[in-house]
Order: sequence, then structure tokens, then C-alpha cells
Amino acid sequence: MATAVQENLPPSLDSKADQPPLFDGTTRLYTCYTCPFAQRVWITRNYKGLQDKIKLVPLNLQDRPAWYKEKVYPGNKVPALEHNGKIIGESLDLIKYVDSNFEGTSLLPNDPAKKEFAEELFTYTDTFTRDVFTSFKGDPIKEAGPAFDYLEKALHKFDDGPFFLGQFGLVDIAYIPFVERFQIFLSEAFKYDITAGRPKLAAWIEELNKIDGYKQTKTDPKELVEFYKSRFLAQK
Ligand SMILES: N[C@@H](CCC(=O)N[C@@H](CS)C(=O)NCC(=O)O)C(=O)O
Repeated sequence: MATAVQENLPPSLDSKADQPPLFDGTTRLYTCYTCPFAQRVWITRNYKGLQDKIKLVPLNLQDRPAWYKEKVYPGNKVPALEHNGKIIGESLDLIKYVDSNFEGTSLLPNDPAKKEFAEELFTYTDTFTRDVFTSFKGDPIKEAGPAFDYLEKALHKFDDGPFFLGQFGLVDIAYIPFVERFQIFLSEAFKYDITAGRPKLAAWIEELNKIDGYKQTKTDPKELVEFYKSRFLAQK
């Protein structure tokens, strides 16, 4: 596994940047370094050792190039993947797509009980993020608790490893970009430690932080706190 590759990350493209060639046979991940959805695909790519197969094309979302919506992805969001003459979006679809269409360690289990639980957890991601984001406007200690308890309980289900399905895989990748941000912000803005009284969640985060393919994708905590403060706490 080529997970220890330390990449020089390319600079983000803004509205003045030229469009990279489209459909020239290169596989490109249109991304943004601070986007948690795009981070899911970035981790998958890194962990599978696909740094040379999938080229990062980071965008500055605040000053987005017009060609992105017009020529590349009408949805105008990141992530999007250019592969085999097509553009594909949606992070949860993309992590599964990258896992099954490229070489490298498979990140979904074969065991039917684990497969079923994986789908349940993929489905819960939107509820999880919505509930926690909503709590920022109220009392997160009370209102976000159940969402983190759900994860704690889920982490108890399989005991053959510290990850959701025992071994590291796509379910962990789906959650970690959000849990990373929530942990930083809840601690900084509300003095709320999401791992207190949740030993499985604490161990899960600790184990993830040993994975190079993830470490390289982590967001800048200071920038995140400023961004979330302005977005969620400004009118309080
Ligand atoms: N459901 C999409 C959400 C992607 C998304 O919302 N990305 C944000 C950045 S974090 C974006 O591109 N926002 C730009 C916009 O909405 O104009 C996914 O899972 O890929």
C-alpha cells in the first residue's frame, strides 16, 4: 500500500485559472481542500495508493472558475471525478466507485452482516451531519449528544477491530471528515468533548489518526473554527 506517499499538493484554481484538458484520458478529482465531502474521496484515493492514477484538481470555491459549472460539472459542487470520459459526482457514490473501479485494498467487507450494517451507516450519515449542524444553533451538549451516542453504539457492533466494521473501510471514511470538524468546533466553541464517556469513539479517532492517507487530508483547525463561527454563531 502506497499510503506513506507525501504529496506536494497543487494550488487551488480560481476564476482566473485555465481549465485543465477534459477527457484526455487523465483521471481527475475536482476537489476543495476544506470540503468534508471531497475529503471522503481524497482519503479513499490516498489509502488505496492511487496518488499517481487520480490527479487532484483543487478549486477555490469562493472564487470558482466558470468553466467548472459550464464544461465539467453542472452540479457545480465538489467532489466530482473525471474518469473514462464521464464526470461523476456525490461523495458517497464516488467512494464506492473508486473502491470498485481502481486497484488497491478493497474497502468494503464481503461478510453479509457487515455489508448490511455498512448500508445502514451510509444512510445515517446525512441525519448525523444535519443533527449536529442544527445543534450548533441551540445547545449542542444536549442536542448533539444522541448523534454521537449513535456512533458509539455502532462502534460496539463488531469487535474484530476499532473501526465501524472491525477493519478500516468506506464507512469510517464517510464519517471521519465530519467527526473531525465537529470535534474541533464543539471543543473550541462550546468546551464540549465528544469523546468524554464514549471510549469507542475516542479509540476510533485515535486509530484513524495513525492512517497516513487520512492524516494528509486533515483540515486546518484554526480556519475551520473561524469559518464555523461565522457560519453558525454569527446571529446568535
Ligand atoms: N451531496 C454532495 C455534497 C457536496 C457539497 O455540498 N460540496 C460543497 C463543498 S463542501 C460544495 O461544492 N458547495 C458549493 C456549492 O454548493 O455551490 C456530496 O456528498 O458530494
